[in-house]
Amino acid sequence: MTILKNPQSTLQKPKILVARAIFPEALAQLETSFEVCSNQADEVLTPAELQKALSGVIGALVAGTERIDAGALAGANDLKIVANISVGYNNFDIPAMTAAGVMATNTPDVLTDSTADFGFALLMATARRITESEHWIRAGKWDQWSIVNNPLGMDLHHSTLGIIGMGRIGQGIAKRALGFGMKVVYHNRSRLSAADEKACGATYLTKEDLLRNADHVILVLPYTAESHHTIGAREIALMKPTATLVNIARGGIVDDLALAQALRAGKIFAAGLDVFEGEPKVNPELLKLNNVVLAPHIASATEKTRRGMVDLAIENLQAAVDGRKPPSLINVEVFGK
Ligand code: 8YV
Repeated sequence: MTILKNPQSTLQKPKILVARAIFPEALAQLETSFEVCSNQADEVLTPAELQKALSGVIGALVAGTERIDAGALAGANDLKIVANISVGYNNFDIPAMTAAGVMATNTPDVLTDSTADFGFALLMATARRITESEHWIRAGKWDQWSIVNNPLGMDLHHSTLGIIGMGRIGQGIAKRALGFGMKVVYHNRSRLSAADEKACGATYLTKEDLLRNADHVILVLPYTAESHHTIGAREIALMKPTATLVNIARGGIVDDLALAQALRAGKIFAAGLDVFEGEPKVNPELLKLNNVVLAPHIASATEKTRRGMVDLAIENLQAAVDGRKPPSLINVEVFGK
C-alpha cells in the first residue's frame, strides 16, 4: 500500500485521508483545500495501515472496505469526520465513532435509481438465465437449440415480487415492477404509510408469508446484527421451488452456504447475487453452480452515480471541516444540533 501525499501540499492546509481511489477531478478539487493523503493505487488498507493513516488527519473519505471502529480510531485525535462513499454503513461502528467525537456520513439518494435499476437487471438476468445462456453460446452449444431444450426461465411479468427492505431502493424497485404488471408484496421493519404503499402498489406481508407467496424475492435491507442471515435454510424451505432470490443488500443477509445447498438441491430455481459473505471471496459452492448469477458488488456502479457518491462524500467532509452540519450526517442526535 502506498499512500501518496499531495506534492503541492502546504502546512497550512488541513490534512485528510482518501482511503480508496477516487476520480482524478475529485482528488484535484480536494487538493485545492486540503493536504491529501490518497490511495490512488487502490490497495485495501490493512486495519493497522488504516489506523496509522487516520492519525493526524481531520477528515477521511472511505468506502465499505474500510472498517471504522475503536481500533481504527485509536490515535485519530484530530479526526472530525469519516465520510463513507456508500449509502450502507455497516462498516461504521457508530457508537465508537460518536464516542471518539467523529461525525459519520453516507451517500443516500444519489444512488437510489441506479441501484434499483441494477436490482431489476439482476432479477431479470436470474429469472431468464441470461448469463447461463451466454455460457451456452460460448461453449458452442447453440446447435443444440430446440423449443424445449433452451435454458428455459421464469416469467417476471404478472408474477409476484417480494421485496424485503422497503426503503428508498426497495420502493424504487417496486415502482419498476409495476411497469411489468407484477404484483408487489413487501416486508420491512416498519410498515410504510398508506400513501407510500399506494405509490408503490405494494402490500405488506410478514416475512414468512412473503416467502411463501413470492415468485421472486429481492433483498434490499441494511445489514445489522438483527438482519444477519435473514435468509437461511429455514426461510428458503418456505419459498416456491420455482422462485428466484436476489441479494443486492449486503453479504451476511443470506447464509450463502445454505443458499448454495438449496440451489444444488433444486429447492429454489435460481439466485442472483451482487453481495457475498466475506466478499471479495465468494463461497466456492456457489461458484460450482449454473443457476446463480454473480456480480461483484456493482449495484451503484454507473459513471454518473459513482461520481455523485464521491461528490456527496466530499460535500459532507467539507461541511464538517467548515463547522457546518454535513447534509447526510448519520450520528445526528449528537452532532446535528
Ligand atoms: C458501494 C453500496 O459501492 O452504497 C452502498 O451501500 O453497497 C455500494 O453502492 C459500496 O458499499 C462501496 O462503498
